[in-house]
Amino acid sequence: MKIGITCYPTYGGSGAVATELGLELAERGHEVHFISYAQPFRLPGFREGVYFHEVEVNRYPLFEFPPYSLALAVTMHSVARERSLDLLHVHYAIPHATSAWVAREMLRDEGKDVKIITTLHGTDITLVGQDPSFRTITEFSISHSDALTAVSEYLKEETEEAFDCPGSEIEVIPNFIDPDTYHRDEEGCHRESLAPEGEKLLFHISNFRPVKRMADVVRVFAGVRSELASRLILIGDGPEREIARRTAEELGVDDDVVFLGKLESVSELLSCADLFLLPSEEESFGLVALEAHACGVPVVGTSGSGLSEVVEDGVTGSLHPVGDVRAMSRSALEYLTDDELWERTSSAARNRAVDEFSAGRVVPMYESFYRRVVGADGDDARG
Ligand code: GMT
Repeated sequence: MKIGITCYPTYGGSGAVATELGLELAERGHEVHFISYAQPFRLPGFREGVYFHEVEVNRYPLFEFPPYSLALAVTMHSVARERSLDLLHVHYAIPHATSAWVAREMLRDEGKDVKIITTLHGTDITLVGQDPSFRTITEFSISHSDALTAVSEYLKEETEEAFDCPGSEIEVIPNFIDPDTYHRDEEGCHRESLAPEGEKLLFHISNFRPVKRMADVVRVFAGVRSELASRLILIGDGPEREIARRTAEELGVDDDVVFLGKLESVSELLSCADLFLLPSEEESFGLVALEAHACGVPVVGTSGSGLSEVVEDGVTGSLHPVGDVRAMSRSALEYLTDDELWERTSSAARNRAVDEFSAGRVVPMYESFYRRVVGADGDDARG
């Protein structure tokens, strides 16, 4: 098939999933066209069957807010027409599903068609999409997609509750990892420099937005640090960096909190992690927890959202109510002081990641979904 993929190209789970999916699809013989304002961060130089189309946004002085959504629709329309795309698969509804709808309307005017699949990732539904400034256009755009997928049952339910999309059946297709890229390899993981005194290493990786509760990340760590020599490794960056830094200072653990900033690849470093902390307000899925699991890292995080579909509570990690910092510190200490428990949890985490969420299992779900949306003969005729 010929597939257009649109995602946010910057650091973030939805862009990572969209890019890995495109690369996997190309490996399986599909032609993949990424359409975005910049090259997705996980897209390498050249791959056979993979093309990148940059959306150019005119910075005319009249535009205080350059209309990216329109420029994206124009590029989607021209790529779909020139490359005879079978479908546009957009990741994160806002504004991608809307731009895709505009592009499809333009094509229909010319007697052509392209199918739109929208994958819902998280705050496009749970937060941003419900803001009064976006709510009606989100509902319109998702209900006018030809098909919808959500990355978890939790997100599917949230969507059905928050939006009125009659006739739009949402298919749950979970996020995935490549088990060969994400695996435990302690040789190359720089443990000596991260833990020079043999400390235990707790990791957190995110875009430091309020939903990640950065202060709780540091508080959970401080609870551990008061009883065990340990360090907190923070990867990523965002609006709550300062809150994390200040909390660490206030709790007197700042010497043991290491800010590594944004990194393109985290697979090697994750092999050093003894534990991963994800105390988010909510996660529609928690891709980073899955990446940690694939590297044999137990996760301590929050219950009540999609993270429960990734972390098997009591088996591959431990989940607690949002804000229950004490309980999370206690669980963390249990894993870090009981070698037998850690070993058992680590191998259960790896097994769960490989058995349930490997690319080899999940990517074919997308392929068969595509075939259903495009129609079986669409696949044979143009594939
Ligand atoms: O939804 C967002 O705010 C951003 C998005 C992203 O691009 O990272 O995160 C969501 O999508 C990821 C990939 O499907 C999920 O793993 C994250 O759980 C989800 N974030 C939230 O639900 C807060």
